[in-house]
Amino acid sequence: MLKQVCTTVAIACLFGCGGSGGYSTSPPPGGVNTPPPTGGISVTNNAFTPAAKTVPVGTAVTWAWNSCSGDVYSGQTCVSHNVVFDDGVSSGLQDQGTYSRTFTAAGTYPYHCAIHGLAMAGSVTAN
Ligand SMILES: [Cu+2]
Repeated sequence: MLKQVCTTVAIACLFGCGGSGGYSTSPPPGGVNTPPPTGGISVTNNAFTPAAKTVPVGTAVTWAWNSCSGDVYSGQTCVSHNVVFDDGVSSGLQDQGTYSRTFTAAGTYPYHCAIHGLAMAGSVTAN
């Protein structure tokens, strides 16, 4: 039994302690920020960037969460935010990933984060 545990630890270290040459090609563990796509909006602590955006009608706008801080290897802290529009449409409450909404009608769509209130707000104008 004890021998089995030691073998398991040794194997885990083979894969988890980096490869030869002093670098590791393993992907980092979870808890990573998502770069916004071109034309997208970054969700940070506690702001939307850019806060105001104008797009042609029919455009899908993507919000990308960048609310994690700390070392991805020793553990990150990710803060949850959401995108809640005044018309009732909203994303889930999430601390990673993306959310998209397609604006099919012209108008201005104000939104905010329900957790952080109007201090964390933005708007999308479709025309
Ligand atoms: Cu928030």
